[in-house]
Amino acid sequence: MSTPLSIQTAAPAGLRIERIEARILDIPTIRAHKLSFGAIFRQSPVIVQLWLNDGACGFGEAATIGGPSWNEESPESILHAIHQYLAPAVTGQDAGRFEQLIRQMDVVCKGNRFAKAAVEMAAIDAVARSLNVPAYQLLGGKVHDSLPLAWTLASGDSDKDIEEAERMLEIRRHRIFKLKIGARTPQEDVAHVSRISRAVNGRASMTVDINQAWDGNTARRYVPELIDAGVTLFEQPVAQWNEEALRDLTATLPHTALVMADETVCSPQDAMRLARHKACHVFSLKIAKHGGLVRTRSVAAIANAADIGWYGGTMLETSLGSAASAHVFATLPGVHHNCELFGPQLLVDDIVETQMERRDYELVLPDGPGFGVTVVPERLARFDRARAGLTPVHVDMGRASAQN
Ligand code: MUC
Ligand code: MG
Repeated sequence: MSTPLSIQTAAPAGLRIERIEARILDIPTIRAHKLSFGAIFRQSPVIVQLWLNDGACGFGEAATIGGPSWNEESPESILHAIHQYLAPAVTGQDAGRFEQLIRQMDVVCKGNRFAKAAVEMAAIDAVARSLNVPAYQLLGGKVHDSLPLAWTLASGDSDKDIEEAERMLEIRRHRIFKLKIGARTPQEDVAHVSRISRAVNGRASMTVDINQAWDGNTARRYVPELIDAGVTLFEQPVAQWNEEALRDLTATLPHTALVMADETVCSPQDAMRLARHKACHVFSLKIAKHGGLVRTRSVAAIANAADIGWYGGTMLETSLGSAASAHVFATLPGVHHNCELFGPQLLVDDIVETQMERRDYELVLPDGPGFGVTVVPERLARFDRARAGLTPVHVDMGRASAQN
């Protein structure tokens, strides 16, 4: 039986990890992005660069939203975990043994899934580039060439959201809209969603993401009104821990609407518990919260076996993390409910040479080596927090007009 000790002392072979660097970028958003817990005006992804002994170089990304407001990890904690613990644990190891890298990181660091995901992503990119194959070939091969692409309406203003939705429909970019609610009263949210739904008038499907803002009673009371308003998918209406309320809602919803777990489904064990308790209809999959691409596939396998659908979620990554997500989502069978890899379009600028193609409401999977996107070093330098000397401002708790 292998032990953590035997993993750490295993003779490195194949493609060895020579060096890892990580940095925080600060990239402004094109507008305020308002969630139930506050508004963000910039994203601060952690970018990992990883070199192999054959000279190949791969990139990884972990983005979170609003510092440690979305979950426990923040850009600063991710950077610290990588520098202090994860990079030393995997440097010198065989980069192609992804499962073993995960175990090595698990030995030195409990939790910290976002940080581990960024390192694993960079290793997969580097190995795929070294072998000159697209990353999806190392992950089981692709099932999809493109995925329907959702856009999140979250300006906080119904008129602006309607204008934005009209523009997206006109340019055939998006016809699936996710509305961020939960910051205002439920009555105000129902009015906001109803107005947008009336405006798009059957031309788009509508999801709401409540980001844990409601208790079970509020969800029971207002979800039916939102169904009447045209919402078909309800993402994380209750607190991350409140699985009972999630399960009750799932059991009582009419067949026209589905409940999607997001913050509640992180580890494969979470997925198993939710599946066993029939606590949701859909899992939102995200590389960062699952701890990497390999674990994302584990969670998706549980979804598949339990007749739970999957949705390609985002943590508003740049084109790098979004392409990595597209690669893993493209390998997943089972019932999918679209993807929302629109992070690059929410940011004022990107870190790659050419963004992924978007065509006829879909995101097209890039086919080049690695994740199929090329990171531009000068762009990393431009947004590098350490170079710009910026302070970590993450989330504005309702003072949206004071910034930007
Ligand atoms: C979340 O909770 O899903 C995804 C899209 C968006 O607008 O926010 C994120 C986070
Ligand atoms: Mg969500």
